[in-house]
Amino acid sequence: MALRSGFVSIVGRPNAGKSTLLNALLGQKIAIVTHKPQTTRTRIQGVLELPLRKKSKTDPGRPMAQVVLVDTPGVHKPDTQLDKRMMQEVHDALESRDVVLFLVDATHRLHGDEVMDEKPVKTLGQHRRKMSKAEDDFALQLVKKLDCPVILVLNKIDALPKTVLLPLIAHWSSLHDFADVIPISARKKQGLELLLDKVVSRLPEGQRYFPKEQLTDQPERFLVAELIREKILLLTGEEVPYATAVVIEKFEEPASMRKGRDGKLPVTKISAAIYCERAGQKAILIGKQGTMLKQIGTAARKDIESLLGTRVFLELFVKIEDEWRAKRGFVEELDWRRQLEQLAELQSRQNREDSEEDEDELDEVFADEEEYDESDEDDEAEGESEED
Ligand SMILES: Nc1nc2c(ncn2[C@@H]2O[C@H](COP(=O)(O)OP(=O)(O)OP(=O)(O)O)[C@@H](O)[C@H]2O)c(=O)[nH]1
Ligand SMILES: [Mg+2]
Repeated sequence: MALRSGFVSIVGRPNAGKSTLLNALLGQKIAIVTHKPQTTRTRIQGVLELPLRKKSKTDPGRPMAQVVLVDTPGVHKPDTQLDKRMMQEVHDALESRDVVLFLVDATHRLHGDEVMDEKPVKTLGQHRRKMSKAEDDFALQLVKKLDCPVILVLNKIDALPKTVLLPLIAHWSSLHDFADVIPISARKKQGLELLLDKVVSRLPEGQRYFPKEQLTDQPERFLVAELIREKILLLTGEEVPYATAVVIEKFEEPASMRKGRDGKLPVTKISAAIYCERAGQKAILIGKQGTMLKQIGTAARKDIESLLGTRVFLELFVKIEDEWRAKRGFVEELDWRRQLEQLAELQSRQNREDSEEDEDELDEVFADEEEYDESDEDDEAEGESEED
C-alpha cells in the first residue's frame, strides 16, 4: 500500500485538550499543557510516522503514513493584538490541511438547550455553562466553513459517566455533518488508535512532508521558552500568566555532548527574558526575595535538562513592556518563526563579517609576505651588493 500523508489540524475551544492530544499521539511532549485556558499561543507541528499495520481477519489494517499534526491556540473571540495573532495562527492552520480534528471537552456536558439562551443567568454554574456554549458555538462556526473532512473528537471521556456519551454524540451530530465522531481520553490515551485509523483513511496518498526522523518544526530553543512559560502559568495566578511572554536571549550549546572528566554532563547556558506589562506583575514574578523567580527557574530547568540531555545553567530576567499585548509590533516579534528568520539573518551576517575579517587577515598575511619578499629581495640586494 502506498504511503498516506497530510496535515491534520487540531482545533477547538481553549482548554479542550488539544496540546495534550498532540503530545499523546506523538508520545513526546512538544507542546505545553496547563489547566488554564489559552495556554497555546502559536501553532506547532508534530510529525507522526505510522508503520504499515497488516490486514488480518479481525483488523482491516492501516497503510503506512506520515501524519503532520498541527496544534493550535484555543478558538476565542479576539480582544488584544495577542488574541488576534493567536486567532491568525488558527486560520493559518485551517488553510493548509487535509483533515481537521474538532476537539470538544465532553465534560462540558449537554448545554445546548435553547431554553438556556432565554433564561436569565442566576448562578455561577449557569454563567459558566452559557459561556461554554458560546465558546463552542464560536469554534463550531469556524469549522463549518471548511471543505475538508472534519472529525469530531469528544475528549476527556475518562472524566464523565458513560451514560452521557450517547446523548452528547447525538447533540453534536445534529449541529454539523461530521466525517466521524470519536470519543477519546487524551490524558489516558484511550481511543487514539481508532482516531488514527480514521485520520489515515482520509489522508491522500503522497510523499513525506518531513524527513522520517523529524519530530517537530519547533526548534528546541523555542520549546525551552515555552517550558518556562508553562511554569509561570502553573505557579502564578490572576492576570500574570496572560500578561507574560518569554524570549530566549542566549542559548549556548556545549561544544561536545560528552561527559566531562568528572563524569558530569556538559552544560547548556540559557538566558531568558520574562516580559510582563506592569510593575505589580514584575513584583509577583520575582516574589519575596526572588523566591518566585527561583521556583519558576528550578521547575523549568528540570524539564529543560531532560529535554536537552545536558545540565542547564538558566538565567531569568523580568522586564516590563507596557501593555505589550496591545502592541502589534511586539506581538509579532514574539512569533518564533519570525525570531528564527531573524536569527538566521544574524547568523549569515555574522558569517559574512567573519569571512570579511578572514579576507582582511589574508590580505594582512599577503601584505606581510610581500614585506617579507621585499625584505628578502633587500637581503639579496644587500647580499648582492656585499658580493659586489
Ligand atoms: N480528565 C482529562 N483531562 C484532560 C484530558 N485531556 C486534557 N485534559 C486536561 O485539560 C487541561 C487543558 O489541556 P490542554 O492540552 O492544555 O488544552 P488545550 O486545548 O491545548 O488548551 P489551550 O492551549 O489553552 O487552547 C489540562 O489540565 C489537561 O490535563 C483528558 O483526556 N481527560
Ligand atoms: Mg494548547
